[in-house]
Amino acid sequence: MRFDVISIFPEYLAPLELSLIGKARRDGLLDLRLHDLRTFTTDRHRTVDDTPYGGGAGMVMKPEPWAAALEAVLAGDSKATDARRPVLIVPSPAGEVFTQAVAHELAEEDHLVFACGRYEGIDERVLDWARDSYIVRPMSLGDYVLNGGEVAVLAMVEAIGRLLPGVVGNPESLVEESHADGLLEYPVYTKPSSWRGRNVPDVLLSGNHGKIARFRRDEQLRRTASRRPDLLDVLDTTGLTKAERATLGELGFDVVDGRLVRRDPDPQP
Ligand code: 6GU
Repeated sequence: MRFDVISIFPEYLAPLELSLIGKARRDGLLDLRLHDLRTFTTDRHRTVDDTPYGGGAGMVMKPEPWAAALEAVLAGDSKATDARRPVLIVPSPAGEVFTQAVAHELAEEDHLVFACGRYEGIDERVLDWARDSYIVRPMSLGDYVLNGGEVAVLAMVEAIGRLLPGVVGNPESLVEESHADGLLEYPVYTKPSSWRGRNVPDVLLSGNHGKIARFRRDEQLRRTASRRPDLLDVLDTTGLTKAERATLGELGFDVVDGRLVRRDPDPQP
C-alpha cells in the first residue's frame, strides 16, 4: 500500500521509521513517502500562508503550493485512474471522526495521501478542486484541537498500517482488541499472580476456558458501560447471549427492539 504525506514539517513524521510501521516499510509492505510542501512554492520566501478573506484570527494555507504538491503526488501514481482515485485525507478537527471502522475501510485502498494543514487550515477551494482526481475525506481524531495535522497522521497511519497483511506478527491480536467488536478490551494480567497485595482474578488461573471467556466478556461489557456507554447505544444486539443480556441488565441496559436502551436510573413515581 502506498502512503504519501505532505507537510511543512516532514521531520514531524520521523517516528514512522520506528517499531512495527518502520519495520513494515523496510519489509516493503508499506511504501510511505514524505513531501515538504515548501518545495512546491515558487517565491523567494517559500510562502505557504496568507491572511484570511473576510478577516479573523490566524493565517490560511495558500492554494498554489497545495495544488502543485497534489499534482506531483498524482503524477507519481501510475495506477491512479478515474475509477480508482487515491484517497486524500485532510486532517481537521472539522472532519468526520476517524474510527476503527474507518481504519478498516481505508486499509482496503491502494493509495492514501495525507494533506497536513497548519494554521487555520487550507483554502477550501483546494479540497473542491482535488475532488476531480481524489476521493477527499476530511478526518478528525476526536473533539479537541491540535496545532496541525501531523500528529493526527501519525495516529491514522499507525491505525491503518497495522491492519495491512503481515504488519502485525500475530493477526489473532487484531481480533480481541478494543473496538474490534464494538466493545472495549477486557483487562489483562501477567505474572506474578500476587503483587503488592493484589491478586489476579482467580478465574484466570482456573484453566477453565469457558469460564475465562465468560469472565472476559463480562469485563468488556462492564468497562464499556462505565467508560463508553455511547458504544452500547449503537451495539448490534443480535449476537448477544442470554448471559450477556443478563450482565447488561445488571448494568442498567435492556434490549428493546434490537437496541440497547439505558434504563431510567431513578424513575418518577
Ligand atoms: Cl485530524 N487535526 C487537527 N488539527 N486537530 C484535530 C484533529 C485533526 N483531530 C482532532 N483534533
